[in-house]
Amino acid sequence: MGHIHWYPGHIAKAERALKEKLNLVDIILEVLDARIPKSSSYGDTEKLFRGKPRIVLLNKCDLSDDALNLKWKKKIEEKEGAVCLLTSNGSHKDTNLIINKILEVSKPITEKMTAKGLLPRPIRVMVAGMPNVGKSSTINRLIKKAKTKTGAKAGVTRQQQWVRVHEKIELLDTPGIIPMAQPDQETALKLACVNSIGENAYDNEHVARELLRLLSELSGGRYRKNVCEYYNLGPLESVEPSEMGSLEADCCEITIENIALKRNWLVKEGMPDVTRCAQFILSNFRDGKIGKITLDEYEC
Ligand SMILES: Nc1nc2c(ncn2[C@@H]2O[C@H](COP(=O)(O)OP(=O)(O)O)[C@@H](O)[C@H]2O)c(=O)[nH]1
Ligand SMILES: [Mg+2]
Repeated sequence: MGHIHWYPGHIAKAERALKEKLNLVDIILEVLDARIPKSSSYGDTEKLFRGKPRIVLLNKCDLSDDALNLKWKKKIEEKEGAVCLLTSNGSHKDTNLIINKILEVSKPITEKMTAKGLLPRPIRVMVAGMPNVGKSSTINRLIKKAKTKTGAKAGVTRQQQWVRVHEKIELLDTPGIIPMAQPDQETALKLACVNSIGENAYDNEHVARELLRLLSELSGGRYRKNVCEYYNLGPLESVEPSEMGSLEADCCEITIENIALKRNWLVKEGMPDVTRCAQFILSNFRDGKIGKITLDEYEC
């Protein structure tokens, strides 16, 4: 009941589709969910992309922890040797940043073409990533920006696979989908928390309970305050302060039941409406209402 079921689907087929696209491009824009930089990453990305130049976008950074965003960005740049940008849906500034980075990263490729006596052609780029990380939003923003700048020209854009997003850059208008291999339960749980796996693979109550556990434990209890404040949970009344551990002493007991009781959501006298509250907590987290939170613990 508690487990998150995994339906691997057609992983091999998805990998083949990704490889076909990979043959067409010079540079990969790899989109990760900044709330789970590790859990939304393929692992051996270098091998998957056959060492092609990569720009990593830590997307949805409007929802993730600012301090950890910078640490993860630094780590990706240092350990993986890839350029990394923090991006979010709403920001037009990001689109310029992405374009400029593509131009920067593509310089050696263009120079190589010139050295071979070839006429430099536009750099070809593909957006890639796991489901729900923001691939389509990223593609749409890049295309929209190009259109508003150059004016939509009939027959040039939408129907084709390639969209000119800059005089020197062509973007594949469908993303490369990186299949999720069977993750361990902790990774699957985090993917469920950020809504990246289908709802019928898990039980809301289980995921909400585990989310609250994570929020209580992560980074030495860094997010406990967010949860207690957002749900207006006071210190526990039923337990003497002396009975509580030192971590709990300054805070409340974070459970679905306590949150439901606080809101007076009951199924009957004194019985908290756990089902309704679990859904509520998951929505709140996904909408960033509890705070800017990163679920992958930062490791050096
Ligand atoms: N808050 C926030 N939501 C985003 C961001 N990027 C995408 N989303 C939302 O995340 C969901 C998945 O985005 P989509 O681009 O369809 O992801 P894809 O499956 O990778 O193509 C949509 O509801 C988007 O509106 C972002 O930077 N911030
Ligand atoms: Mg999409």
